[in-house]
Amino acid sequence: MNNAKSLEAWDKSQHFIPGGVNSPVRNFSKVGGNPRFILRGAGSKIYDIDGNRYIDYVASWGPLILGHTDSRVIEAINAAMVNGTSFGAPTTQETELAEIIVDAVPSIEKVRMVSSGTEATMSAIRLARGYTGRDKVIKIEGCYHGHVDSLLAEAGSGVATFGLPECEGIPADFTRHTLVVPFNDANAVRQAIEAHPDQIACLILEPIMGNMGIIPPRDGYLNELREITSEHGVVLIFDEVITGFRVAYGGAQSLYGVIPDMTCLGKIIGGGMPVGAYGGTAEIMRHIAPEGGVYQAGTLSGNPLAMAAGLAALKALAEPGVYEQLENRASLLADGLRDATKRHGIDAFHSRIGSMLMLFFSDSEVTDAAGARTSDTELYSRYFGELLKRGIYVAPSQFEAGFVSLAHSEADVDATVRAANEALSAL
Ligand code: KE4
Repeated sequence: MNNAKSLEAWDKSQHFIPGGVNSPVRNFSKVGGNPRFILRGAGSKIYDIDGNRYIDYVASWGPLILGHTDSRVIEAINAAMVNGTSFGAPTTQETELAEIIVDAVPSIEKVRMVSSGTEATMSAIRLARGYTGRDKVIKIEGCYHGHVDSLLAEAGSGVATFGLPECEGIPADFTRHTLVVPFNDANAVRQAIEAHPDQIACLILEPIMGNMGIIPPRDGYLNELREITSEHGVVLIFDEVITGFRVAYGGAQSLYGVIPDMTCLGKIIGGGMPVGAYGGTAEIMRHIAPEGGVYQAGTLSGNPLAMAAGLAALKALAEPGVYEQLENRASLLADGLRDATKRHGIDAFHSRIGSMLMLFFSDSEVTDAAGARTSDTELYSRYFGELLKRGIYVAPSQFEAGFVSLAHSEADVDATVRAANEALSAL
C-alpha cells in the first residue's frame, strides 16, 4: 500500500501544526506508523490522498452514524449554506433541534447548544456547581470528558483523596476539588460523597465507557449511582457525547432506564459538524445565563450549518428500523471478530454495546480502567497496522471505540472479518 503522499503531507504539516495534527490521537503515536491524510469519505469508506480505500470504523470518532457524505446531511448543509454560515442571532432551526433532543432524551427538559463536547461538559459541571453552591466534583477513572482542566485529573492516593493533574499546564489547585473513583464501583462513590458531606456538586461519568476501549456498566451500577446521588443532592451528569443517539435514540439513559439530572451531548447531534450540547431539568437549566447567574456563551453556538446537519441526522435516526439495522450489522461483525481471535488462539476480550465495539487483547474480562490498561496494547498496535494494510481503518489506539454506521453493508462486514483473520495470522 503506497502512502508516499501522506508521508509528504505529514512531513509538511508538522512544520505548522503540533504533531502535524489538530487532535493528538490522529497522529498514530499510540500505534506507530504515519497518519493517512484523508481526501474524502463516502458511505462506509474513506479514501486517502494516495488513493487507498479503507472501510472506516472510526467514523470521525462517532458522529458519522449515517456514514460519510450521507445525501440527507449534505443536502441540508448545502441548503443552509446559501442563506449564510452564521448570524450570531437566534434561528428557528436551533429551536427545532432543541425540541427533537428534548423529546428524545429523557433527562432533558431544556438544552443549550455549544460547539464541542468539551464545552458541553465544562459548562455542565459549572452549572452543577452554581445550582448546588458546592465546589467538588466526582469523576470516574478512565472516563474522558474533553480537555476540561478540572476533569483532566487522575486518581489521588486513596478513594476520597483529590485528583492530580493528568497533564502539564494544569495547576494542582484546578483538580483540588476533583475526586476520582473507579468505574463499576458504586461503593467508592458512596464513600467519596460521605467523606465530603454537602460538598459534592456533581458526579459526571460516561454511562458506557468509550475512552478506555468500551466498558459497559455492571448490572445495577447506574441505578445505584442514581440512588446515591439523589440521596445526597448530588447532580448526576451522564456524558453521552459518544452514546447519545448512538446506543439508542434516547442514549444510554434510555437503554438502561436510568435518568440523570443532566446530560452532555455532541458528535452525532451535529451530523459531523462542530457541535455539543448540555441539558437537564428546567429547574437546573434556569440557572444558566441569561436567565440565571451561571455564565456560558459561544460565538458559533447553534451555528446554522451545524443545526442543519444535526437536524438531518437526527431525523434520519428517528426512522423505524434504524437501530435494529445497526444492531444486526454490529453483532455480525462482533461475532466474526470473536470467532477470528478464537480460531487463532489469541486471548481477546470483545466488548460491544449496539453499534460501538472494541476488542482488548486480554485473557480476562475488562470492567474498569485498570483492567483495560493490563491489555496488550503492543499487540493491538500490530493488529491495527495489519488491518490498515488490508484496507480496514480502526481506532489508532486501544483506548478508543469502533463504530458501525448505517452505511456499513454485510459485504463490508465480511471483508472486515476476512481481513481480521489475515491480520491475526500475520501477528
Ligand atoms: P470534543 O470536545 O472532542 O468534541 O468532545 C469531548 C468529549 C467529551 N465526552 C466524551 C465521552 C468524549 O468521548 C469526547 C471526545 N472523544 C474523543 C475520542 N474518544 C474525540 C477524539 C479526539 O479527541 O480527537
